Amino acid sequence: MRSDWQVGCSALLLWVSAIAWAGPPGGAATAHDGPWFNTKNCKNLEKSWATSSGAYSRDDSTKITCDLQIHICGDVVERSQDVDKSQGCPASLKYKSVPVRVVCCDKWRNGQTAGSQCNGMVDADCDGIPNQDDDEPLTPSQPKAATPAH
Ligand SMILES: [Ca+2]
Repeated sequence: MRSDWQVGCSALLLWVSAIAWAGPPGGAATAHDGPWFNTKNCKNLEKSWATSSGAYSRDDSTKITCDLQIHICGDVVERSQDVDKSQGCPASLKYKSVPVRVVCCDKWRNGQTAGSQCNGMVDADCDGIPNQDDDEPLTPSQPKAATPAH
């Protein structure tokens, strides 16, 4: 079930807007994860959270702009995509698809400094897939190093 509501503005119909404080399991750091998900010896910890929305465009009534915002340590990682109205927003752009992760904000900030090998604002899980193109921006999709053979 989806609860719908209309904004008074005729140009825009906003039908999904939510805040996720809890999400699917999968919050543990993995071997090929962003360094900010390693919380060992970190004092500045925060949980990530996400919002999502979709809006009809005044210019093209057949399209919806789907927007996902992931809030990490005061920053916002944003993904958006225009889709056909009949399809609705894909699951990958809904807040429920984004796991809540515990983030070391000091390491998150360090990633944005010059010389860092991975900037979370560009690639939040450091899997080499930029956030805009990553359907799972907080879950590494590809290992950075080859897995040893058995
Ligand atoms: Ca990525």
